[in-house]
Amino acid sequence: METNRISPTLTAALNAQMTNEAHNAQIYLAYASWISDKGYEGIANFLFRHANEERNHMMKILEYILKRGAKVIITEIPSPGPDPVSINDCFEKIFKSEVENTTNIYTIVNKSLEEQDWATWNFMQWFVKEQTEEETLAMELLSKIKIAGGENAGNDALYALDKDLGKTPDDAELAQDVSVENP
Ligand code: OFO
Repeated sequence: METNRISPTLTAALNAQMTNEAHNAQIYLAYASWISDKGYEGIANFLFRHANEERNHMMKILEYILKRGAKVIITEIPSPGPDPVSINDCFEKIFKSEVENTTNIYTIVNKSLEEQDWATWNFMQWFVKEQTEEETLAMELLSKIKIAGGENAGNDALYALDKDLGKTPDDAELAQDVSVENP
């Protein structure tokens, strides 16, 4: 008896998204290693933690595919690409890859809407919220490096940024969570 509850199109899209999440984990790992080598352990720690988050996202999707009776296909993970040339470049690349990932998530949400696969649509809402958070976090990184001087940031400013990011929480506060009492 057929127990698969996800269409072939959505199964392929979810499997591809699993690889996207693994790819993003490799990007964070590569950038964290690159920056650790330069001595910025606070930023490296932040990025290493984030690599784990991306792998957790991959696992969430893997688990979902299995639980819905569809087939998981593990493929090779694309290379994270060249190292950044500066901290400014590193944060810009992170923002870009998060926005690309949001586009991928939205594509799956659209497909699940078209197919009226409400289980997948509902499952994907967690990722929609997560991407909003991650884009906010990446925008905050860009604001911080801008204040530090962008491409021309001096050692003192980068030292302070490194200390700051070492303590930065993994999640950003979202507009939808703000209240009058807690602006
Ligand atoms: Fe998986 O959240 Fe970023 O990309």
